[in-house]
Amino acid sequence: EDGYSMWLRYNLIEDEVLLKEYRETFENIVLTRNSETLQAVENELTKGFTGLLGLSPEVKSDIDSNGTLVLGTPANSEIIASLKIQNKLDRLGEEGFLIEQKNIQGYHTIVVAANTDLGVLYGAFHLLRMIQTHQPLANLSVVSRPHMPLRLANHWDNVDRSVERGYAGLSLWEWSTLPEYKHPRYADYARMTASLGINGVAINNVNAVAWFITDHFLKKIAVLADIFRPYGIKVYLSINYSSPVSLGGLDGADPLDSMVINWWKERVQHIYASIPNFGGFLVKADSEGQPGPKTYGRNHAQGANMLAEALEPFGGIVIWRAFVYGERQADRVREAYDEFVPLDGKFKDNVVLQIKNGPLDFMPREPFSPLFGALPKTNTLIEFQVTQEYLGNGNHLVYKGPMFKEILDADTYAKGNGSTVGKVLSGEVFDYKLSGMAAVVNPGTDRNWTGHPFVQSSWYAFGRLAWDYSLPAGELAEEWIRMTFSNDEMVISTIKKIMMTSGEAAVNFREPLGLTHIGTGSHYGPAPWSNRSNRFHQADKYGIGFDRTINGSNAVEQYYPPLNDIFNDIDRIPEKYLLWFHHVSWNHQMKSGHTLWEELVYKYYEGVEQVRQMQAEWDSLEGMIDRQRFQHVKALLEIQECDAVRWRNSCVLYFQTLSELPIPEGLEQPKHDLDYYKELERKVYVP
Ligand code: BDP
Repeated sequence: EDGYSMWLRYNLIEDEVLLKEYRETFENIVLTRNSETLQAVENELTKGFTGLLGLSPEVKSDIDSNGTLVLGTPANSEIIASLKIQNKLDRLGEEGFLIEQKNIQGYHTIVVAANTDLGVLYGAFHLLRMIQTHQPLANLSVVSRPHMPLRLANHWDNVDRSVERGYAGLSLWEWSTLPEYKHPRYADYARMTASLGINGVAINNVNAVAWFITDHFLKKIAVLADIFRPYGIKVYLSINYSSPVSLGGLDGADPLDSMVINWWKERVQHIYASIPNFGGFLVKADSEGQPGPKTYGRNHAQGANMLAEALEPFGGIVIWRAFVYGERQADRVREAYDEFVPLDGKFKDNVVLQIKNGPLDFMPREPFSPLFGALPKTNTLIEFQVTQEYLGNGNHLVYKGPMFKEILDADTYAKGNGSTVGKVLSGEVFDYKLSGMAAVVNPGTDRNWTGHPFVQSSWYAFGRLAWDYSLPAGELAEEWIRMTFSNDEMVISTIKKIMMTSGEAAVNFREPLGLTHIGTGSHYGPAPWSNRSNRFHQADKYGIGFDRTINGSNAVEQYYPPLNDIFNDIDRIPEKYLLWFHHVSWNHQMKSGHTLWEELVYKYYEGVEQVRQMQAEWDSLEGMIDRQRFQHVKALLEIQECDAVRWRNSCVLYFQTLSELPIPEGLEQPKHDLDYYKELERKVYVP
């Protein structure tokens, strides 16, 4: 149990009754394997049934007994074509599927049908998931199609195989042995990815070097693309905007210069010659030192459209990131909105703007970015982070499902009540041609892919939500536990409790009540005393928090009514965002009856207690799950507890120097003084 199989861990079903029922249902498979994708379907079902049911069903061309699973499309299966389900299929689109129990030619069968082979693959993964999670199959009738067209994983992998903000070993892509050696991980990665319905992966860091679009690298990347193609996964590449200079020897990269335009057109042709189903470019431009069109006096739309024109003839797209900020404004969280809203309607149809979930960065908690809902004429993607840059790297247990949901369920009020971020991203609010969800996933060569075994759960939740944003985070946690650990009810409820507490715990001991950027330069430990932290929390003798009300930076104006008024009003704002929008007196009365100071301290202490609670719950699993993962997570939770105490004490002691108020009675006193914790910032090495 080393975690390698992730959620495709097809262990034999222990429940005898269920096992018998499933075995009787899946004695035979009827499927025409006339495409790579259908071959992948057969491989997966064979793997799945062999593991889960301890049998390898026979693959046949016709139904001749009960207990047959029939898969296909009307185009490749006469049986499916004869079923009179066209009405239903018409509603499934290119990627949807249906699974039904049916009586065909007098035999009991289960049918997985779709309009495309890829739909069949998604249906097969769904069926396997049902078995893995012990679902009843009687009167089975499932209809499912993705809510969003783009469901993407972003890797921040470098040519030297280091991974920016990656905490699980080296990059998965072995550049030195490609294209000759096809590491088995590539195919397993594709299975894992497709099982969630993810249909595109950007394989390299957004802080991009030009290497990836050279012929030398394209040969290597083409191999990955070939392995991913049967699984419906397109490869995208992050590009460096200055490539015409560094690779092409041109004087500049001005998007309106015909030499530059032609250079990109030629490069794009080369790319499609190697990778016929290439997805397109992911671009971080004029952001954190990356080059972009601004150097040449051009705006983001001009910059993106030039690339979009080059990609258009091949069906490629440009994913343009909205993560921009400079020294220009006093409030960084205003910047992306101020930059991009005036450009709404100026981007070509094959450009999509990729916007981080919050307006700042991947903080433990942020309100949603006001750009969601503010771009009726610009295709929009959300960017989440699965890798735990600000959440304890590979060391802490943090299930991000609830955090993703908090954003997706948030109401933008763009078109009145109910215009949630999820609906914006699915194209229900505005008529987007392209939209969806991306996540920075950053797995690596660690045997379990993600370092901390529970990072897998955030990856899982992200993928499932990209398919269907309405799924509850708790339900996804439960699915993941069943597939990854066990179907035992005690195990499920215990791990689920841990997971569902973990997000709040992570916020509470780090940055409660809307605080942000309290971390050290490595983003791992606390440094509330640093200049950067001070810019964000603005703590002083009077109080703490960033004034973004109409009297401050007025970032509240970027939200639609009534949110702008609610966020502006210290009495109505949800307290979890209080210090994000307000500079609040230490003595301010909170809803609990405590003063702000007391509440803040209690939150820090609660965070530590929650981690201790998670430890106790985990300990109770001893003997109920495999020893290997039990010990691993137990050790990691010890680190997490220690870090949580450090965060709490650093923050409480530092803020106390300003509030000059006591730590409420009954709470354990910090073991050391503030200087000790300040020293840790210099002494603790973060790899
Ligand atoms: C920041 C990360 C940095 C990324 C940047 C980005 O610290 O490593 O390059 O985001 O998303 O949060 O471009």
